[in-house]
Amino acid sequence: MKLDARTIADLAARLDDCQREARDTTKITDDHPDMDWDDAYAIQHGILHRKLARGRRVVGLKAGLTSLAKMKQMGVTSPVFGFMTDDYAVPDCGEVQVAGLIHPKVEPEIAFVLKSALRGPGCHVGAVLAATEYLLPGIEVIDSRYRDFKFDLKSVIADNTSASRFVVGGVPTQASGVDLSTLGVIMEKNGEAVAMGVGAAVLGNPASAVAMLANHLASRGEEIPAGAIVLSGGITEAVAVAAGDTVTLRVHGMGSTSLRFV
Ligand code: OOG
Ligand code: MG
Repeated sequence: MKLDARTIADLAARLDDCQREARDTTKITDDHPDMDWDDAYAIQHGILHRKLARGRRVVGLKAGLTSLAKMKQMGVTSPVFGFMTDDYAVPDCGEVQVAGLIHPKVEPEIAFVLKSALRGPGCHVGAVLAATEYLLPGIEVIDSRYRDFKFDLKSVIADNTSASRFVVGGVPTQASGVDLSTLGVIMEKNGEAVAMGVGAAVLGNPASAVAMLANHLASRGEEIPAGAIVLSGGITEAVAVAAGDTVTLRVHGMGSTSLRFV
């Protein structure tokens, strides 16, 4: 690690405050170009601690930048991992207040709900499918705390991978009945299809992203707990939204989920 504990705590406070006050900030690597990957995850962990201290609960985990479309859009080359607390969860067909966000975008994702914990190293697609209670369509609302949504990998990891809201809904579906690679998704904004793709866009199979997350956590002595909701990453580019927009995600054979921005 290159940063001291005080700096890590200050950077976590800066990003957490930006999220709470819905204002942006400059990339933290601008001020700390030498920070390393451990520093980045330590800052993310600092944000988590602040939220837990305020009484929040972790309800899920996420993998991001797991599709080529997303990596190209953001100009980065490898996946990142973050957490989601209870206040990020939007009920199906629920509302998101844009006043509480900076510059939200939506992403079509496949959500995995686990019946048993997943621990790496060596976690693989088969283990993920065996540990999955069911799959659901999920829309992630990302909201980078960085100015103009521009960042590098270390900055976005520190910023808890832009996590801000998510919704899951539709039909809880057994993984055994689904070919995750050919699974088709359509995301609509105000009734118009704005993004379409198939599961294979995410590392060949979205379950791979969940396995990568378990292996990443293992390197920190952690696991994905039973009961967690895991978002496997945007299948397509993220789409900007504004007050008045309704977004719906339809996944083949799994129904749909939606949310409204007000
Ligand atoms: C980082 C988070 C990306 C995904 O699904 O790819 C992400 C970002 O693009 O702001 O959640
Ligand atoms: Mg995402």
